[in-house]
Amino acid sequence: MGARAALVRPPRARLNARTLLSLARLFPKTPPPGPFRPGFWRSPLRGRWLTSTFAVVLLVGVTLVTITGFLSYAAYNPALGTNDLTPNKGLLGFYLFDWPTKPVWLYQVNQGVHVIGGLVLTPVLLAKLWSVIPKLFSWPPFRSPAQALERLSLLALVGGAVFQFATGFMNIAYWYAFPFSFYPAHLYGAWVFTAGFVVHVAIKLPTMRRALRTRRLVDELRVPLDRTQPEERMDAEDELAPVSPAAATLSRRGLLGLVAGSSAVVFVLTAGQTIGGPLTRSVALLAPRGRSYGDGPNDFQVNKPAAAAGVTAEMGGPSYRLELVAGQDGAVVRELSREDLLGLDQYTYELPIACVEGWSTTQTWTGVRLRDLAVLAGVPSAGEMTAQSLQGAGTFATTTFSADQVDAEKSLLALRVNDADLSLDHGFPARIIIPAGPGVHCTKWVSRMTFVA
Ligand SMILES: Nc1nc2c(c(=O)[nH]1)N[C@H]1C(S)=C(S)[C@@H](COP(=O)(O)O)O[C@H]1N2
Ligand SMILES: [Mo]
Repeated sequence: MGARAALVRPPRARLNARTLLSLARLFPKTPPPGPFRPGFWRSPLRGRWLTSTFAVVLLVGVTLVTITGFLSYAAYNPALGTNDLTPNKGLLGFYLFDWPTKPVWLYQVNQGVHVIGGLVLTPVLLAKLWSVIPKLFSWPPFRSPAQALERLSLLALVGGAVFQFATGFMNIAYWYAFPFSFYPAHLYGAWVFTAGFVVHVAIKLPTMRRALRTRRLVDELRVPLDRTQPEERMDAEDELAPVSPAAATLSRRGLLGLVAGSSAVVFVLTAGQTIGGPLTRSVALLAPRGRSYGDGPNDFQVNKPAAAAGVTAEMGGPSYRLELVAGQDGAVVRELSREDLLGLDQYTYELPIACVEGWSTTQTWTGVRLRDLAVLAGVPSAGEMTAQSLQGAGTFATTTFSADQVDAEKSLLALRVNDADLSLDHGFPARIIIPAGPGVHCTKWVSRMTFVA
């Protein structure tokens, strides 16, 4: 057996030696001066326990933000009509399902968790990135194929996270400074990030659990600055705890407090846009859609004003007719003026508009049920319905609704809001309001509805 092993081993050994040699030639043994030297990073707070503490928060929080993000895409019902903004998604759409129509606040909560969650986690993400900076300057950069693969997965993880958070912020701030469309970029970015995230969690979970056992959070919260000791290196591979720690200038509990406090402030400054109510809204200083709109019946957020959509008061004036179309071939079976619509059975429901950007607003809407319009169109066993806006072309000017959405008790073609006629900016003469769905599907200025059986 010894002889056989000796026969087999030499070629492998030579291969390893050669690989190591070429790696060594690429990277000299002594790291270049500066951040690549182990003594460069001196904060006594850095270490696996601190990183793992942030990691636990992110593990739970980022998972929630990721899941609600993918659900938000499902809420667009991309399988229907031209709803899909990423038609080339292929297998990545494997999980899609018919978005429900109950409870009415479903998308409001989903999107609140997604957007507010992403904002609130930002200080934690930054703190965690700070805590692992020494790893960015790990030397030599490549030690083994496994380590190289791990570093590659970090590219997807960190690159993906930064990209997702950045495009998310920019989207809710209407700052479209990037040369690509937000929706596909944010969706594909989510998949890149998720791949990196899953690999990272799988690799790091054991280390994280070991590191968390080295200290207890409750004890740590009692340690003041003058008793703050550096974290100890857990093993030879530990690149986080400092080799030559400096004296602490901030206690560990001070750092944790700073991060938790920052998240709390971000929450208070933004959550009002989703949660609503005068108190939370009045302090939502960072809510992109502002905080006060006046107290008239139509004084609530406007996503796209009529002028920006090219819709004029004249287009919604006396000549306005809603065309009901039966079947895909496009035969108009009914034309209804706004007076005709007001003559039909009216229903009133309190329903939120919940925008993908995280803000929402609950109002009292009055109008005609979509299912009644299906009957009028002569398609009572309604399947899908496509609504077209006076706006003409444009991404959100046409939306297709599922059979369940058309049939839902609370799905309205709203004519009035809070006992007043809709304002032009809120979709006069008629707009769609559906329960549980995304705001983007509450099509304003509806001019034509096509029902298919
Ligand atoms: N025709 C049309 N309808 C539209 C939009 C639009 O751009 N065009 N924006 C949608 C979006 S993204 C949202 S969140 C809601 C906002 O409704 P509001 O402006 O009445 O608050 O309207 C939806 N309806
Ligand atoms: Mo929206």
